[in-house]
Amino acid sequence: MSRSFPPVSLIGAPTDIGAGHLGARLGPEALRIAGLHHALAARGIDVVDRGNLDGPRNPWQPPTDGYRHLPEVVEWNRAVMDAVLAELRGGRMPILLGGDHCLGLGSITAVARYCRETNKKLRVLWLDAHADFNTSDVTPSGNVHGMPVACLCGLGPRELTHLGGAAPAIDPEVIRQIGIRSVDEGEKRLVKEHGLDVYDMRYIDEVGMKRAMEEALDGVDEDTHLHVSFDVDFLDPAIAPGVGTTVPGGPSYREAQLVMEMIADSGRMASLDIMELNPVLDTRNLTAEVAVDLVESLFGKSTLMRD
Ligand code: B3U
Ligand code: MN
Ligand code: MN
Repeated sequence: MSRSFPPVSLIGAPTDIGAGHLGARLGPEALRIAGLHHALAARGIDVVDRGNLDGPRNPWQPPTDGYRHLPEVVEWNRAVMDAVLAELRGGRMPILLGGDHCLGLGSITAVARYCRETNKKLRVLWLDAHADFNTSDVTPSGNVHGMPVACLCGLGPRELTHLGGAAPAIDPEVIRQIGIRSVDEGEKRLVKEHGLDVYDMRYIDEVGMKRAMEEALDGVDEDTHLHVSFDVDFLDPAIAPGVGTTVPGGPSYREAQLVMEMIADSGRMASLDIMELNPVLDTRNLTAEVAVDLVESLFGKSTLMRD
């Protein structure tokens, strides 16, 4: 292993404020118990655990004007944005331990700001069963974890779209969505209208994961900041039962490993979210262990030395 990685900071965001099930608030602890810190340190990486962010408790209310818990979602995302930006400015790679995926908004808003400050090109790999491109008009649930990509692209309430100042935080052109297999009816229309680059399971079945990933990583070069937003429900439920919204027909363990190894080979990953892990729904912390295993591959652990 000759590849070197920047120092890493783990940031826990223990909340399920944007989710439809309670329990993702325990995700950071489950990842720690599965040995994330040690797994990275054992690869020679300088890892610091910053502990958990603070934020409002989950009031578990029905939606108001199409959103559940919007003020609390805003507060949590602000905390995440500030923490992620501070790590990036300090020359460290933030790994956000979710927490539900509404926090991808704060994380990627910070990354986009940092890319503007440092003149880097941004590429976002969104690994997920869902497109997370709902708005208050089309959401079936009001859960904001189904909306962060839309918010990043400027669709949503001002408090979220303008989290980092100007909107949109990112151009849809920088996003590649991988593993998608559950998109709501109105959401489909929005995804098409905004030209999102979606590598759905149908496409992956047809061309194979290798080619899908080659295409998703095409154009990533030394000037690119590659952000990986890993919703654990990306994985097939057979290997990852510990998430609130399992969708059958996801990537197998082998396919997921290939995704992570190809990202590692690009050498450009500079920030990471590990989201939606729900230990309450898990079997003996198995899903957290699979996630840690995959993160090791993201950091260059492969069966044989190839470099
Ligand atoms: N699209 C659905 C379900 C969903 C989205 N993201 C997750 N679930 N994790 C919704 O409620 O927006
Ligand atoms: Mn998601
Ligand atoms: Mn999902």
